[in-house]
Formats: sequence, structure tokens, C-alpha cells
Amino acid sequence: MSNQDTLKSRLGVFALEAGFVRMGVCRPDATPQAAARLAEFVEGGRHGQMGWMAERMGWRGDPAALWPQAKSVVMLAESYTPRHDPLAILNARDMGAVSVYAQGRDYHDIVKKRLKRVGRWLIEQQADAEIKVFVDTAPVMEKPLAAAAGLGWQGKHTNLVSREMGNWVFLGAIFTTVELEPDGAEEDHCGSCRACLDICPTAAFPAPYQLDARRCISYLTIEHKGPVDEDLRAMMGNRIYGCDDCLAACPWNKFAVEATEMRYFGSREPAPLAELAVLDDAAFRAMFSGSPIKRIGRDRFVRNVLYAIGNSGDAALADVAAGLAEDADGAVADAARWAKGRLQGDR
Ligand code: B12
Ligand code: SF4
Ligand code: SF4
Repeated sequence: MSNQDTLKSRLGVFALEAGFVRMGVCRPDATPQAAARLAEFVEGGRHGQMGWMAERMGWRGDPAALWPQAKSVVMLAESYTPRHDPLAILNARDMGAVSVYAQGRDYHDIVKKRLKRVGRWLIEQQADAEIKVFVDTAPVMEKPLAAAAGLGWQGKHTNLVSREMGNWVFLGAIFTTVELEPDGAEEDHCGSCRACLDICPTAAFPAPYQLDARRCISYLTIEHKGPVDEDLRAMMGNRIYGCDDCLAACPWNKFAVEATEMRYFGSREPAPLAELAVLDDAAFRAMFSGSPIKRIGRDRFVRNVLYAIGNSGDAALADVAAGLAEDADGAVADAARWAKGRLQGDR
């Protein structure tokens, strides 16, 4: 075993001690198909309003160009496997359904701190080592890199899934100038399964392994600004932030590893739509302090809550919607009028 192999295995042990569930390594040029696939995604307009995906595509599609000095990419996975049935809340139509990843503390903060800790350890072992850590927001395609590093494969729902971890994992990357032995890519084990494709409420997968974000409820509730197309609103049900249906459907979750980071599980109980709709800016920020939900702001959040009210079938909520019909935010006012009309029609 070479010194670098020993370093890699000790790094792996340290990463697990730090709270990650798996580590894998690949070369920065290990995702040769990613650039063309990203280009196809963007050219087809599938990124919707996420204009940042069309910027810096040279870096996003080619990690070797992002930081030419990097010799290895260390990919890490952190589990947030839920302890309850994440889809049960969809039947409580007067409550807001928040996706599992956003029920507690913001993973960006937690994963980034852990990545830095692991990176610092590496620098302590090899003084000339340089590192850069990434989680989610940089122009780095984390799923193809994680697949190339052997953490799992990109399932038909496009997320990383593995036989040992299921798909309830966050991903993070450490780019480093240290040369570490790469791991082999994992094979695809989706086989003939199509559970994730069939469960999607908005038919957001034009084909297996491909997503049209413009139809995905996660995109519509988190990223999309302004009014959502009327034909999609009814399909959103009571999902007010993100969506878990395709993840929850995956049979490989039978083998999911338990999450050890308790901060991902909020102490907050699901809240009634009637309470969420009337949050003003200050109350919204206070309620979602430290949560990823805070990022979308009061207006987009209340817009989502109003679509859920429109889908609730609960005529008693028509008055709550009516109270927001003249809201200063155009998308909120539009959603309020839509919800009120829908509930009165239902009545
Ligand atoms: C943009 C983005 C979104 C967008 C678009 C999602 C998407 N699938 O592209 C929206 C807002 C919809 C979204 C939603 C979610 N996201 Co998101 N998102 C990202 C982000 C920032 C970039 C992803 C990206 O590059 N997309 C562009 C497309 C082109 O890339 P791709 O999905 O890898 O697509 C590949 C396949 O389509 C593939 N392909 C095409 N044909 C074929 C054929 C075969 C055979 C194969 C194998 C592949 C393949 O080619 C593409 C390139 O390889 C990443 C973080 C990051 N920096 O990587 C997080 C990330 C992907 N998101 C994450 C999460 C948790 C979610 C949600 C589950 C959150 C929620 N509960 O609401 C949902 C899941 C929705 C879904 N089914 O994908 C995690 C996923 C972790 C994991 N286990 O994979 C990430 C990695 C964040 C993180 N650091 O943990 N997200
Ligand atoms: S997150 Fe929801 S809407 Fe988006 S692809 Fe998965 S099941 Fe469909
Ligand atoms: S639900 Fe089935 S098709 Fe979808 S990712 Fe999981 S194994 Fe693959």
C-alpha cells in the first residue's frame, strides 16, 4: 500500500468520524458526459428561471477547468433519512407539507462545516495540500461527480442513490491538489423499476434520467418567481416547500442508513395553512431562522401556501385567501384570488 493509499484510507476514517456516511474519490476529469448533458438541459430550457445554471457552464460541465491545479475530488455523502413516512402529510390537506430536507437546520451550513473539518485534517497531514470545498451553490455538478467517485449512481429520478445508503443523502465535494487513488464508478441498479417516474405528480420526467425542472414542484415552490402556471397549481397539492415523492418511492431506501445529525429533524410540527398564510415578513423570518426555507422570502412562501389552500377543498379557508387578494405582492394577490375562486367553486 502506497503512502497516498494510507492517507486516503485514514481520510475516509476521519470523514466517517466527522459524520459523513461515505467517501469516494475521482479525478476532476471523471465526468466526460456531464458537459454535453448539461448543455442539452439548458438548451432545452429545462432550467426555467434558474439563469445561474446557464452561466459559467464551462466550469459546471468540466470540473477540471474549475480549478486546474486540483488532482482529486473527494465526494462525501451525509444522510438525512427521515424517521417517519414523508408522504403521510400529503393527506392532511389543511396543513403545509415541507420536504424532509428542509424540516430542520439548513444543510448547507452543516455540510460545509463538516467538509472544512475534513479538509483541514488533510492539510494537517500534508502541509502543501490545498483544498476548496463545495456544497450545492458553486458551479459544480455534484451528482455526476459522486457517481464517478463510486458513491452510487444517478437514478432515473436523477438523484444519487446507492444500495447501502438509499437516496436520502446530501452531497459535498472537496477539491484538492493532493493526488488520491480514484474509486471506480458504481453500476446502475435501477433495472426495470420506474417507481420514481410513475409517482411524480406533475410528470416532470420527459424520459428516465432526465428532469424538466419547469414542471418539478421542488423548482416551482423554491426557485420559480412570480405566478406558477395555472395547470400546474392543482398538481402541487399541499406541498409548500420542495417535494419528496420521487425520493420516497425508491425501493433502495429499504437499506437507507440512519441519519445521525439530529439538527436535520426540526422540532417544529407541521403547521396549519391558515396560520402560515398570514405570516408577515418579520414573523416569516422569525419562524424560519436557520432553515433553508428562509431563503425564498415571505412572498414566495405565502404564494405557495395559497396554492395549497386552493387545493385544500376546505371552504372555511376561502376567507383566509380573500384576506390576501389585495396583497402588495402581485403573485400573492393572484394566488389568493385563484385559491378563493377554487374553493368557492368547490363549495
Ligand atoms: C439545480 C438543482 C435542482 C433543480 C434541478 C434538479 C435537477 N435534477 O437537475 C431543482 C430545483 C428542481 C432541484 C430539486 C431537488 N434537489 Co437539487 N440541486 C440542484 C443543483 C444545484 C444542481 C443540479 C444540476 O446540475 N442539474 C442539472 C442537470 C443537467 O444535471 P443532473 O441532474 O446531474 O442531470 C444529469 C442527468 O439528467 C444526466 N443524464 C441524462 N441522460 C442520462 C442517461 C443516463 C443513463 C444517466 C446515468 C444520466 C443521464 O445528465 C445530466 C448530467 O449528468 C444540485 C447541487 C449541485 N451543485 O450539484 C442540487 C442537488 C442535486 N439537489 C438535491 C436535492 C436533495 C434536491 C431535492 C430532493 C430537494 C427536494 N426534496 O425538494 C429535489 C429533487 C428533484 C429531482 N428529482 O431532481 C441534492 C441531491 C442529493 C442526491 N442524493 O443526489 C443536490 C446534489 C444538493 C446537495 N448538495 O446535496 N435541485
Ligand atoms: S421532486 Fe416531486 S415534482 Fe419534482 S420530480 Fe420528484 S416527484 Fe416530481
Ligand atoms: S425508484 Fe426505481 S427507477 Fe427510481 S431511482 Fe429508485 S431504483 Fe431507480
